[in-house]
Amino acid sequence: MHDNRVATVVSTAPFDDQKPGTSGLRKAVPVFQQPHYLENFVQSVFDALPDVAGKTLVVGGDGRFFNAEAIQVILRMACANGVGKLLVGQNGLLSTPAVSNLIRKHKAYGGFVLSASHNPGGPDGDFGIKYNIGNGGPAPESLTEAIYANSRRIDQYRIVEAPDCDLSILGPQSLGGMAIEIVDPVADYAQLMESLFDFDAIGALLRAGSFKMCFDAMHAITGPYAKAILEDRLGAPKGTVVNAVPLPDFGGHHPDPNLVHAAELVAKTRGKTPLDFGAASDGDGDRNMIVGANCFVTPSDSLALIAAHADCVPGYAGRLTGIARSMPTSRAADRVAEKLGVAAFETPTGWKFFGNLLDAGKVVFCGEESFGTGSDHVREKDGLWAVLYWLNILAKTNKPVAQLLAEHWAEYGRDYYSRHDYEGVDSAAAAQLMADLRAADLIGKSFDGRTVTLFDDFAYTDPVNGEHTTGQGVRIGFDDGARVVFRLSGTGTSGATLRVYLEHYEPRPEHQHADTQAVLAGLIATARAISGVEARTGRKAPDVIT
Ligand code: VG1
Ligand code: CO
Repeated sequence: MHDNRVATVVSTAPFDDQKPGTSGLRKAVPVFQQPHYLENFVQSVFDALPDVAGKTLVVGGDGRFFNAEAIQVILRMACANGVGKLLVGQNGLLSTPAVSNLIRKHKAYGGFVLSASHNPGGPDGDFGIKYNIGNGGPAPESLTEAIYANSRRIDQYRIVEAPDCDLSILGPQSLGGMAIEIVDPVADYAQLMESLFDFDAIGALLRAGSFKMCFDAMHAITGPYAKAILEDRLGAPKGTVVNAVPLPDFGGHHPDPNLVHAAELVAKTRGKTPLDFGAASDGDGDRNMIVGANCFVTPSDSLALIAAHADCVPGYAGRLTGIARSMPTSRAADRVAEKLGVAAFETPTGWKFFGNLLDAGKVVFCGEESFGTGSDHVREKDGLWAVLYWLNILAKTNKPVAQLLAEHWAEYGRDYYSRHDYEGVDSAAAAQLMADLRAADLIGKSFDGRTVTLFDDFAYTDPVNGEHTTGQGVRIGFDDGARVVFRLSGTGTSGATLRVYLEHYEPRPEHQHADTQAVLAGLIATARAISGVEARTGRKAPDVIT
């Protein structure tokens, strides 16, 4: 198989903590820097892909600290494991949606994404690695389980000895008999965006002068993509994209586009002379935040509005089959699906659960409350895609963001929504909290005037291949349509993170413009009482409220 490749077989021993989480394996950088740690995981992936020999893989990452070293290891191990060809983003860079697109466009067998997404980077920050399959999407649970099982029994890995490849030069090169092609990270992605959106209308809006916007790339991977598309191609004024140069430590910030971590951008959209539109994306470019003048679009509402406006976007007009949302995401999108007479799906958290629905054509749009929105154009959520979609809506409707939201709520009702995160809490305490919640029997009980009508631990059977997933979070539904969800994060790297998702449905237009936290106050108190979070974690308040 390996033609003239000379692989070194290195003896190793398993690590017991290489179980992929919601989105790949994420650990603190020093964990990844331990001898054999990265190699063990990469070999465990190859061992789960028995027919990878001779095939093409895509590799790239968000440029965070350790990206450059890790990618060289992956190249040498791919060679030793018989991979035919590797498509590599120039300088080792590719956004997550761009990897997904390259896999699909080049009909590659799969690919590696090097990123810990919105987690901070740098020597003391986090690193991550994720394997995507041939549809361009994250490996399904069956594959991540196989990878984990391999990591528990690994005793050797294969690698070739070779000098580092120069990843700065576009075009073909070779490594010990394996073909490598260094590709422009932006070109194919930009072309895909142009095929989906009305670039003439968006360009006219951005060049008009009266429309003021800012895109905050948060020193992460989307900087080069946003500059090329928004400024160079669509003609937005220079400087529209800020923090556009990807840095290994994201400038010391959390590359997480939300009201807390993108506060500077949010401030520019507030006050007497606000921007008309603000947007940001995360470390690896798959998340997005949308803000308008003095208003914030929750990701749950964003999904609903995107679906409701499909007919003004060229790539989507007249072909909506269904919408999928992750379980903790608000039910706003379900209301749109119902009105349009299309299917609605509720899936576990994580983009890997959307892949089969998208492949089968059952849904066109997918979304998560965690600032993730996407469509069937790739098999990942896509930050810049969502921004362009919103610009397309704004250009076609000529309405400000706040007006679009108000009209949407008036028609469908408003799902007031917030997520409260308790980060880095004691793992045992968090596990006990969840166990006690699961064991509680709350049906029929009343809290603050609301009675519990739904109480379960969310489970999901994939309607396409029947794979069954359990233990996805405790759902508590109330008789007035309110809901609280509790689950533990699967992306954190220290202790446990408890996520509490809160939502309240308000059909009356005259009550749709109140402060979210104030509207949810009663529900927040109920969630605290039911879970005992303060006593169990010693925390007086959540660390992050989005
Ligand atoms: C979080 C989000 C989830 C998202 C995942 C990966 O997972 O809640 O919706 O799919 O991050 O997004 P968790 O298990 O921590 O709640 V990304 O942009 O970090 O790849
Ligand atoms: Co991300």
